Amino acid sequence: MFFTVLTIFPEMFDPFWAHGIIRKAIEEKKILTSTINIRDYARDRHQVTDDRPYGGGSGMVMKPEPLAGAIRAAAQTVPEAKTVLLTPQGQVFDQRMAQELASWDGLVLICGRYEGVDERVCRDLVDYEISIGDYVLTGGELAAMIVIDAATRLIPGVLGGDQAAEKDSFSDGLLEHAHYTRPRIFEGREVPEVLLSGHHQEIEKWRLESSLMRTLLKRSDLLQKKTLDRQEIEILKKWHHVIKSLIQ
Ligand code: 6GU
Repeated sequence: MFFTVLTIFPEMFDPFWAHGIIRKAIEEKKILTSTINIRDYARDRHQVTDDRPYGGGSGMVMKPEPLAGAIRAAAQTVPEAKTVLLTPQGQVFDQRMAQELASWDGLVLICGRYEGVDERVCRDLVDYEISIGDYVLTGGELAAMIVIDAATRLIPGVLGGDQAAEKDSFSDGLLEHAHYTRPRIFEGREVPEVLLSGHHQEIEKWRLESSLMRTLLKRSDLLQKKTLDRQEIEILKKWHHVIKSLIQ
């Protein structure tokens, strides 16, 4: 996967490329990354990338020419890449989108700044618009990092065998189960006995219960959307039974 980021702040990405799983993915050539400074494609002497909006009003707009120049330069390196504009007006990013993007060959991520991007660039040179949630950032850079991070960890071979992405929260419509590590007793609180038992089937059952319980308590909206299997229904029925006996 080839990620090209178009931004007026390329330095923001230096620490991002340099740490953790992203760094390892680059070193192992699972992903290729490059940042293009949109300012380099501004023609005027002061390399201006924004201008006042036609029709008046507050805020500035990203000028079309530098952005178009940067997008075309990116397309020359990876012609099959899709272009994505990070904007609060885009489709809201989720795990399903991350999975989709992880299967693509190349992605050009355009980080908007100021009040917005000239509409002609959005219309003619952008394939998709992505938002990371219903709130407004000062620019698309943090959103681009989030999209790259979430997609990269789903590329085969990026995560080690012991950190498999299949068990992620959301990948099966449930939040992940609770986790514990040593010490066995921390500030008087013990690790659930079953996790020490070595009984794999019982541990898996406990983890499914933990997943279901956490999803019900923290994100019942996810349970509403999910198709439950037989085992999950049995667990919920058991709780239903317990709760009924409590209130009768
Ligand atoms: Cl992608 N960009 C900006 N500027 N704000 C956002 C966003 C993106 N997603 C949510 N808010």
